[in-house]
Amino acid sequence: MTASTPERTGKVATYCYQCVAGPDLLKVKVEDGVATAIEPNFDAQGVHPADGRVCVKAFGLIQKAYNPNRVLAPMKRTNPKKGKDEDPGFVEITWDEALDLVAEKLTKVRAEGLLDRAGYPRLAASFGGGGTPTAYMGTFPAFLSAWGPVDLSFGSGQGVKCYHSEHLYGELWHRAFIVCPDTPRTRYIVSFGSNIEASGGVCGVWRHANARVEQGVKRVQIEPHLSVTGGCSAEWVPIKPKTDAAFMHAMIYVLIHENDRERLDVPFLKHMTASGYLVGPNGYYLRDPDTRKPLVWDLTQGKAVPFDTPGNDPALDGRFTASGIEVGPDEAIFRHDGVEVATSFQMLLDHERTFTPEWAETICEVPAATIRRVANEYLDHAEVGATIEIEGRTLPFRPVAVTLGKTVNNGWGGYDCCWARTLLACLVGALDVPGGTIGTAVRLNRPANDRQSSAKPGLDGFMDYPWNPTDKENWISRPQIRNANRTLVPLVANSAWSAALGPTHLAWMQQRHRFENFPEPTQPDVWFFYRTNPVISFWDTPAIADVVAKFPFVVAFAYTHDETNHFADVLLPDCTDLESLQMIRIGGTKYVEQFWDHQGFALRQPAVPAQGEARDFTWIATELARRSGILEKYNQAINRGAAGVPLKGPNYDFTLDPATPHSVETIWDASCRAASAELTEGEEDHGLDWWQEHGFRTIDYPRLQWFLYPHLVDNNMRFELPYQERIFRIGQELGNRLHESGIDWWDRQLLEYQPLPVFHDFSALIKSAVLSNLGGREEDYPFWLLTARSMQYSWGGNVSLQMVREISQNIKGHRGVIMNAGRAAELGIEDGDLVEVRSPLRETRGRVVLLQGIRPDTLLMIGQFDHWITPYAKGFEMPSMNSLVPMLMDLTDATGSAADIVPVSIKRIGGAQ
Ligand SMILES: Nc1nc2c(c(=O)[nH]1)N[C@H]1C(S)=C(S)[C@@H](COP(=O)(O)OP(=O)(O)OC[C@H]3O[C@@H](n4cnc5c(=O)[nH]c(N)nc54)[C@H](O)[C@@H]3O)O[C@H]1N2
Ligand SMILES: Nc1nc2c(c(=O)[nH]1)N[C@H]1C(S)=C(S)[C@@H](COP(=O)(O)OP(=O)(O)OC[C@H]3O[C@@H](n4cnc5c(=O)[nH]c(N)nc54)[C@H](O)[C@@H]3O)O[C@H]1N2
Ligand code: SF4
Ligand SMILES: [Mo]
Repeated sequence: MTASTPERTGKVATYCYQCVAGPDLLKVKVEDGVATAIEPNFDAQGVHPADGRVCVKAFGLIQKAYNPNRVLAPMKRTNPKKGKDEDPGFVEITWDEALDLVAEKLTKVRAEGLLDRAGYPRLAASFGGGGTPTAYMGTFPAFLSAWGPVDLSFGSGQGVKCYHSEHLYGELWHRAFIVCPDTPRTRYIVSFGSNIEASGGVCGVWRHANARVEQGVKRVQIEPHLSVTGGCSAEWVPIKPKTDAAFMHAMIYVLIHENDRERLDVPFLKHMTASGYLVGPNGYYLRDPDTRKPLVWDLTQGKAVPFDTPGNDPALDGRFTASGIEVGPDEAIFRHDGVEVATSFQMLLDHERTFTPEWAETICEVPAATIRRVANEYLDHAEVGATIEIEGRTLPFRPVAVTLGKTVNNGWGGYDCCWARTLLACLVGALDVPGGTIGTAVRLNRPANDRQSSAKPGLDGFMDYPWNPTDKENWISRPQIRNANRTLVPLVANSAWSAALGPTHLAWMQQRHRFENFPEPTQPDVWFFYRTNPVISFWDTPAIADVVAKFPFVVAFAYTHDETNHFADVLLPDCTDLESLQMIRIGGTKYVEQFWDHQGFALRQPAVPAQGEARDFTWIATELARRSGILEKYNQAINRGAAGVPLKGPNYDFTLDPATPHSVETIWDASCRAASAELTEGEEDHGLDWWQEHGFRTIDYPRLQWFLYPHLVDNNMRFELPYQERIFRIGQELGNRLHESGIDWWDRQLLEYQPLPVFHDFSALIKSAVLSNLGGREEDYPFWLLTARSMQYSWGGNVSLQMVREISQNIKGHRGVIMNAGRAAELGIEDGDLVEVRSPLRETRGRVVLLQGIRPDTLLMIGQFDHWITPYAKGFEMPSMNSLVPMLMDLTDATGSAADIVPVSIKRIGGAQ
């Protein structure tokens, strides 16, 4: 019996990482080689944040393995014509034929050069939902690393539709790719559309349930429709879509203009933020001419001094007369001799002066009294001045947090909301301290497995940040990949994640029309994709289908037939979750609610034999590397740790001979040994057998590491808030570069580079952008169409499972278009009626689900359905918003994202079934 062909009876420990809220640990019950049940892994009690439990989706894994509709042999297309209505004519071929077919293309690409005439990689690849495919694709990352430049430009919505602004600004301000309340300690959560009870996975549900029981946390859910999260919150506030920034500005107003300054965390503002930094007349910090250090107004000496002058007491409010220089864009220097300057905090006070709750009410349609009360409750719960001891260190204790859902923090308004959220934490000293709003992981900064050490001292007392260059000499004028991420978005940095976090819709858009004064939008010669279905998940899905249909050579790792692999040339069936081997890191702090007191590794292993001809991804990657002539580099990449575990450390070496191909078991056995050694400083070298029996192994992870605050204190760093001097300067420089190149189609995005976000009615802005681009009158589209998560579904990844469907049918909203019952009555629409929902782009149809818990001006379609190929799901008749949402430059924000929202109309076209 080898690891990849088990015929066992018993329980097999493995992990689930079907959604970003994982990974979680589980056991598979196996009888005579057949998986019969999924169970929690209670060996992880006290180790895993939900004590070894899994969510409902994990229970679908059995049906996933035995899904009768799987693609179970390699296939090639026989119909050269590609189109939605063209039968691809897939025929089964052998693995040898399939791999040779792909390798032949790859070899040709290598011979012609890795980059094409436009400078873009000839090989492109796309992976789906939030990076989770990495936990299933074995050593394929080592293949990509060995290959050289690969274009990860073409997205499926992960990134641009996701927690996008939060990923970028969060990493800038507090190394927070995503944020989370310190759930086990917090007492008050203001959630703007963070649907944590559906999207937070098993750890989210478990930790929030405990927080309600154990510390009586009050959660206020602010969102246009009553999600399951709203349903189990203390309060639901039905806000008008995309007006959250107004609500948050008003909260800031209440805190800074309606409450005594002493109720805020003044020492935190003075010493842990840039509130005291003086701002000159051009909007840049006033600096010491010699050291270029920003100046503060020292109240003890009554003069301007560099911010880090020992013992200084910076003024928070006020205007002063001082001298120094401002450093503007492209090294422009403004010299001042006795000029009026204001503290950054004073700039904030002035900026927020008009944002009263009464003003916000006119924008977001929430009563001023509610906004004021929520702001004051937030302040009341903040316990400014309180401390708590964590592992022997006394830290501030601020049990209040603000969280944002995906539609709030991407597209227009994303900057404002992320800024306001982070600032609301700063005002009461609740940023990255116990009880407060804390960051989880880093993806753009390095090293990726340690937030603390990724926060290195940079200029001006802030953390350093890996901006993409905007100076004349170094600006990347020719995009390196088709979504032009590093050219257009300085904030997207340059890590392995930066391509997927670029403006991925620009890659698709450019395939349809060329952007002025930009490189020729060539097609990739070869496109690989895995665990993603952009023809369902992205915006304007029929347009995506058209683009994919024209790609010259498409290789799909295929589970079932689906809407994207319908256009593929070759289908490669990979072993799924319960059939293959892989080791990943677990623990530490990670995605939404994964906060562990442990860290280590977990093994995924075959609980059942591979079905049909499906092959372990690691085997496929090795074969592709071998056949395309990059085996040696591939093995070296594995040795370096590209597949998850570096095989060599200070006191151990399990590296593989780079010259020969290795079996799947050999590769993961070496990974197991290296993981054991890494965790024990070389003491242990347990191999695959040990890990197959135990499933995971961890060591302690210090809880102090959950919080960035102590690390900043120890290293004399502070948070870069409230004033965004760097963003302002970088925006000016980027504008200079683009205009020098004759590019003016990014001008709207440039306007967002403001030191303090300039308020717009984003709801109105989005509507006018759609109407002005596509035509139509405002009064014809009186509804907002939104989307939301479902706990049962991981995107469209498990739509083909009957069990998942069955459970979801017991949850409101999974039958069609959610609409307000009162509004429906006015329009003569009844529950179950067939309706047409139309945006200026297109129309779709579905059945109406009437609820009280949604605003009268809002419609909502859960998840991403609308399948027309995926077996089983194609029979759901569930509409999706994706065919109705255009990809538009005018909807794209400065970070390159846009939001899942579109103005629509609704019309009854038939009665209930
Ligand atoms: N309407 C709407 N659209 C959305 C969103 C929304 O909320 N509403 N959310 C957006 C966001 S935030 C994201 S991150 C994206 C995510 O969207 P995607 O990245 O496209 O992810 P999935 O929908 O999970 O991709 C599913 C595909 O993976 C295949 N698959 C599943 N398991 C396996 C396997 O084991 N092997 C192989 N080879 N394939 C497998 C499935 O068959 C399916 O075709 O969606 C975006 N789109
Ligand atoms: N079970 C499960 N969990 C998942 C995923 C999954 O597919 N399934 N996907 C993961 C991924 S990739 C992501 S990006 C996250 C997304 O996680 P969330 O952002 O928490 O999830 P959604 O349900 O998509 O968020 C939609 C909520 O925002 C509200 N909303 C929409 N527009 C607005 C608005 O303008 N203002 C306000 N205040 N609220 C608004 C909707 O009413 C809805 O309740 O979930 C992750 N977790
Ligand atoms: S939350 Fe559920 S689907 Fe997501 S990784 Fe955990 S068990 Fe799997
Ligand atoms: Mo996402």
